[in-house]
Amino acid sequence: MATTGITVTTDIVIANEFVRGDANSDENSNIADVLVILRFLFQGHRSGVHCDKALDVDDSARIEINDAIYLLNFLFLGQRTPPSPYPACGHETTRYKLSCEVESECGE
Ligand SMILES: [Ca+2]
Ligand SMILES: [Ca+2]
Repeated sequence: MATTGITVTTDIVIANEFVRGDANSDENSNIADVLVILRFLFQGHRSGVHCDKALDVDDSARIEINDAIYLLNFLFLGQRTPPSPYPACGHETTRYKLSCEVESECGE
């Protein structure tokens, strides 16, 4: 009896955990995170940024001024909570291309 070989390849991506909106990975969401997002956008400043996905507060797959505004509205006006993963560490549930390659201290 002849056998046929079948190869199945899957593309598994395991991203690091993060908290959406915790742009500086200090396990708090506050005005400092808004400033990190603004410095990233307008000055290209990456100091303290361990995971780009954390800066994408509105989960739009892009880091834009909307993310800083979203976080400000949440923090000071009690508007919409950032999408998951928030407030606990977690993985991205969508396959966006923003990186989260540097191991953060999320959940440790
Ligand atoms: Ca923070
Ligand atoms: Ca965004």
